[in-house]
Amino acid sequence: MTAVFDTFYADDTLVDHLTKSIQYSIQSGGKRIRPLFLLETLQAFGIPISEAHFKVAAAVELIHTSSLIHDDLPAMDNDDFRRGQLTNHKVYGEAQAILAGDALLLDPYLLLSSADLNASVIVALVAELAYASGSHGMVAGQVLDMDGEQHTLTVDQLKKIHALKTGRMLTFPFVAAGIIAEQDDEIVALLRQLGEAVGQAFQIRDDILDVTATFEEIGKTPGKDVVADKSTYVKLLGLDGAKQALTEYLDIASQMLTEIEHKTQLQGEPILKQIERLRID
Ligand code: GRG
Repeated sequence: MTAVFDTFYADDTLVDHLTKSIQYSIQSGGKRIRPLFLLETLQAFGIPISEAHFKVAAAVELIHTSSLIHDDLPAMDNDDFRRGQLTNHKVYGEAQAILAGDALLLDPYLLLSSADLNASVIVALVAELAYASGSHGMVAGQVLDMDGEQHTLTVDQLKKIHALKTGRMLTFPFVAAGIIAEQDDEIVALLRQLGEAVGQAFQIRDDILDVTATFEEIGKTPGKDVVADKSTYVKLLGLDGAKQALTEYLDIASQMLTEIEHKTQLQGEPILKQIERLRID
């Protein structure tokens, strides 16, 4: 996937300081879990990975990176560190960081349109990615998340925020793999449910780590949710309750995977391993 980024941003007609600020964030050691879920799900369906699939994987990672750059801005979470290094705006300035985020939000569609896949598959992937990231997904979740900072939320309200803010972008890899693997609607719907459970688990895990992990472990300032008195599973249910909720969502994800295995040729062991790695005792 790194090769896709390097080729895409290698064009010497591009604006040098824009691509530098973009490269700074995309090559900063993110876990790449969204691309990983996509590529592993494709392989689990028996599909050999090609450059086109790396482009789809890169597309979701670029939008994810865009959201992190914008999330760290002073007008949002106002963070100085991300992935163990200074945030984009701390290095390149606020205006440049906004523009790097803007580019990373749009470049994926240029990448996707150049992927060697059937046109109908590309159209479906474009629709899914826009659905996951825009006013039907992550951006809406971020707005609700910010609104919620002034109030104590219910668990149901939190679930909705997690589903939009974090869940949609983690659902994309599974749904996209189903689309590329030409699975029928029933299986794509099951893949969507699998992604939704992973998304809920992922955000609960992130919130648990905010109170239990060190800067070195999470690459960003811990304890920010507590300082902001933000509604999280940890605040609403306590640490043990949050861990219990994490376990429940990971169990649901694992059951969904088994159901998909029973209904298709999918061999889900590597995906299950990734899911299991999200557990916290
Ligand atoms: C510009 C598309 C766009 C959106 C703007 C700021 C914003 C709206 C949304 C923020 C969404 C956000 C930060 C959600 C949190 C999701 C989350 C848990 C991120 C951490 O993901 P990891 O752990 O990060 O995969 P790494 O660093 O490993 O890539």
